[in-house]
Amino acid sequence: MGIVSPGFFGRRRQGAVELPPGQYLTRDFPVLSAGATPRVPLDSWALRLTTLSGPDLVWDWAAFTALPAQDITVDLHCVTKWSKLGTQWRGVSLDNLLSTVTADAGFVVAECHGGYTTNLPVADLLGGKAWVAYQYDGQPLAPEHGGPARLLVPHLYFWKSAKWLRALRVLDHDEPGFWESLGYHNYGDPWREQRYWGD
Ligand SMILES: Nc1nc2c(c(=O)[nH]1)N[C@H]1C(S)=C(S)[C@@H](COP(=O)(O)O)O[C@H]1N2
Ligand SMILES: [Mo]
Repeated sequence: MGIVSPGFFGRRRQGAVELPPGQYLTRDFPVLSAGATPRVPLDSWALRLTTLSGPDLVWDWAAFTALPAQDITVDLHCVTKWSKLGTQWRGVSLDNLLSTVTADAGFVVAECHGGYTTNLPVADLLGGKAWVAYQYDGQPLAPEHGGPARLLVPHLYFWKSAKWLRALRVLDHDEPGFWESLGYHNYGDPWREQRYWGD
């Protein structure tokens, strides 16, 4: 489900692909930002992981990009109803970044330059389902799409994929983020069409 079949882009028929309910296909890459695009120089960039116990882990750009990276091809589903299939990224698996954190730790709040936040269960970040991506289409991730690095959690609506990521805060309780506090669904599964609270 949601996987691009080879040759799909040569076809015009939408019926060849299964989309989550209420979504339409787009080929361009819309930019959706709740504010101005922060410009974060690589020499001051860092990713901080705050756990329930123990000291924070901090990766600067050199340390982060020295971690094992994966090439990922995934479909994106935005709550505003566009879906983009077969997008190509390079990034570090959250399994790697959260290796000291277990799923029973509960929740993570992703914090961004500019103040945006979003909340996710730890279980949704483990098991090969989430990355911190720093390349798109073989190029450094453009600032408007969240560069230097963004969260990529493609099995949830794209608002969960926090751009300009600067910290992951592990919590033992759930804490709604920016859109979740404004009425978007707390979990955001596109296949169950969880767009808003109550869906
Ligand atoms: N920091 C931050 N991350 C964010 C957002 C934002 O406004 N700020 N918008 C979210 C929303 S609603 C979507 S659909 C995607 C859009 O990513 P794109 O602009 O690369 O398409 O980023 C998500 N991550
Ligand atoms: Mo979105």
